[in-house]
Amino acid sequence: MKKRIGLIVIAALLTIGSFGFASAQHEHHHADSTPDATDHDHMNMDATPAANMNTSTGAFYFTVTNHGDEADTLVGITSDAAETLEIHSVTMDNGVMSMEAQPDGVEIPAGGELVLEPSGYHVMMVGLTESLLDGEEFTATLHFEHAGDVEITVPIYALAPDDDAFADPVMAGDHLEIGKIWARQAPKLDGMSTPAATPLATPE
Ligand SMILES: [Cu+2]
Repeated sequence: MKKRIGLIVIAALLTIGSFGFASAQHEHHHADSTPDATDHDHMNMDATPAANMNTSTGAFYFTVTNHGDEADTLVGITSDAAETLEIHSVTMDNGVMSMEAQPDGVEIPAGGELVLEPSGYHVMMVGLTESLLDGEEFTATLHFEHAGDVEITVPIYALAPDDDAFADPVMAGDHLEIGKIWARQAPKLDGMSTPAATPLATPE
């Protein structure tokens, strides 16, 4: 993982207090407000068969704008930053948010836009291979049915960045524009009992 800034150790120290279980997970896993409980208690496990009690998870987001006159489909994502990456949708049922994997991908209509954002579509990272730390970044490859593959750089933030903080959009093929790329910071957990074991141990 490349360092985006040189003061990452200091940044990690300053943000260590936020590395609880709660910050590692999606807000939408909460069915209610229980800051001291792990979000796993509230996860819809049926919707995320790959996730389990001993697996760390993260999420990242971006938008895809289709400037072409043909629909395309985001069919998958790969990255060394996690063992499994899934496209998830979020649905609301009786006041409870749950996530659902989209194994067939998600369409971007001609002239339309696909928005991945907190509490909406997102890329679920299951089994982080290293902690996602504010100020660092990782790479991922998006696979589109027609536009093919495109590698993106995903900067990691503790909080959703302002619109003017995003890098310039990346093109996939001639018509797809990918922008507003970012990941939430999340610690790699080796087990439920070691939430703070890895955030400071980031060689490279
Ligand atoms: Cu998810």
